[in-house]
Amino acid sequence: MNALQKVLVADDDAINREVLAELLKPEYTVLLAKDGAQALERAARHVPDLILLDVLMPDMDGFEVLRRLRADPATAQIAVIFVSGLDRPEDEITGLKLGASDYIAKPFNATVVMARVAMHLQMVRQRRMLERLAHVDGLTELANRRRFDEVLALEYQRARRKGTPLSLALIDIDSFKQYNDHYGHPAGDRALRAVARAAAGCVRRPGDLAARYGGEELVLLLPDTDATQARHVCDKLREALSSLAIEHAASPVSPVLTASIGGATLLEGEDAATLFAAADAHLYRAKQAGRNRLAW
Ligand code: GH3
Ligand code: MG
Ligand code: MG
Ligand code: MG
Repeated sequence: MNALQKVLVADDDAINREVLAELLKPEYTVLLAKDGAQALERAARHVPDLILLDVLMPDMDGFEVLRRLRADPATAQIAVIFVSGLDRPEDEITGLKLGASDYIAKPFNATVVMARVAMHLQMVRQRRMLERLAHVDGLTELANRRRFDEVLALEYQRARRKGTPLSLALIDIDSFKQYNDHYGHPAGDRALRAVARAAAGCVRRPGDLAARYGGEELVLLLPDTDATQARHVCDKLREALSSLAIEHAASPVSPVLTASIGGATLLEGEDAATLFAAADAHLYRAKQAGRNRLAW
């Protein structure tokens, strides 16, 4: 059973807030705000699934609240339905153009409000499911390559802007073809999932990303992490793999499953593709040097 979806009701009129809250409470977690500033604060703090937003409020009108929500990446995606006494078509158009999902005129019909809220929350769930399908690898549950490419582009820009280090490590399981040949493809899938979990367990900072780049290749993206720190993360991953101790009787390298890792840290004047190519070249070197090692 899913946790209840969260709905924020922002209205300067106490009676309106109460009526809407009573209506929604049996089905949703309800949060309240009595003015625009409080709406923004609650939205940022709780990130509700939907906001029912009044337009006319004394401090900041609902249109302005929505503009500010959209301007902040943390709240930009929240669905908003205006519930307003302003019932001219131009008001409704203004609200929809700002990115509201819907516009309900006061006085409202309770059943209609509930039906529209349910419909928009359903769309929110569907959008999240699509985002998940687009960004998460089905086998390992790590970020997929599409997501990795997006995040690499963003983190590259950020590193350049802030002058912070950015490290990247490519992980390729050793002799994985032999593993599949020896133990079968389903066992190969299980081993790959275990390695993916180990990789995810080694990245701890909020901006870190572990992704499946393709096949049996994973990648770690480590923002704000210099080469020394990043090598430490890779060493931890190698230790984690060795503690997993997944038997690999067919491996020419080791009796248990191992991986080779190639890493690189962004250099002055390099672009993101060059950083990736450097890590890939180092991975190749790790393989050539006998596998089961880190090359940086
Ligand atoms: P190396 O040590 O040089 O990396 O050898 P390797 O056998 O790992 O390299 P190669 O690239 O020749 O083979 C990769 C293997 O990984 C072949 C492919 O069947 C297997 N593989 C890729 N994706 C999956 C997957 O999703 N599940 C399973 N079970 N195997 C996969
Ligand atoms: Mg009002
Ligand atoms: Mg490979
Ligand atoms: Mg391999």
